[in-house]
Amino acid sequence: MVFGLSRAIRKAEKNAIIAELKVYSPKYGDLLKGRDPFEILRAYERAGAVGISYITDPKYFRGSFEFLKALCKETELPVLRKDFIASKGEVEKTAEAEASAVLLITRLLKEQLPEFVDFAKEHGLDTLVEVHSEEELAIALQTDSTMIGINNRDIGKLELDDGNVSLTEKLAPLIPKRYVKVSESGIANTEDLRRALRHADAALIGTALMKASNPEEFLRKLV
Ligand code: IGP
Repeated sequence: MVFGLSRAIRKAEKNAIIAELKVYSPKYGDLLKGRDPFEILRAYERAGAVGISYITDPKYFRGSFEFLKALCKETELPVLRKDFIASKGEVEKTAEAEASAVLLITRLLKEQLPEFVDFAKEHGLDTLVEVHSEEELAIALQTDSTMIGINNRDIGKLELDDGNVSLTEKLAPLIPKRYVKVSESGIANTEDLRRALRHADAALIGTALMKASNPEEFLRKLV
């Protein structure tokens, strides 16, 4: 699938929500609670998610690359791989797993960012470049990334903060239309979503969906 995620967002007729299959969070601990992750995947599909996000980092988020591969085989929806990617080998592996998109964190890659974006795109991946400040956004805007993600949480605090959609309200208006804009993290209810989508093309939601007693029903209300 070439640039599947950004295209799906641009084409979406309803609220474009990237649903994160988040098994663990440093703040809330276990989010899977004994459920079958593929059941949650089906719930996200049925409810009309535009794409699926999955964190492969084993250390802080208890994810695995093996599960990413299984996920990409199981779903027709575009899959975004989230991790703290710092080598091109990991970008290549993401493409081999048949993910649609890869997260690249500006704070981590700094001046290497444009090179990583080009490399990922050459491998057929959509790129979601993540920023958390105006300074980082200035770096992101020097790239040909297909998407820019505003992380409402501070990744340096490893999710111990709740995140605030006001960061999306501040940064999204500074992003030119050629980029797909995604508001990430800390979106907990319809009001947060409404604020995020006034400025962004899509919202990425993990914790609130995983904590809902019925993820399908909750996501349906947001889409
Ligand atoms: C999801 P939340 O608050 O809905 O669970 O957030 C997602 O944005 C978050 O998991 C995230 C993330 C990251 C995780 C955004 N950027 C980078 C790990 C690495």
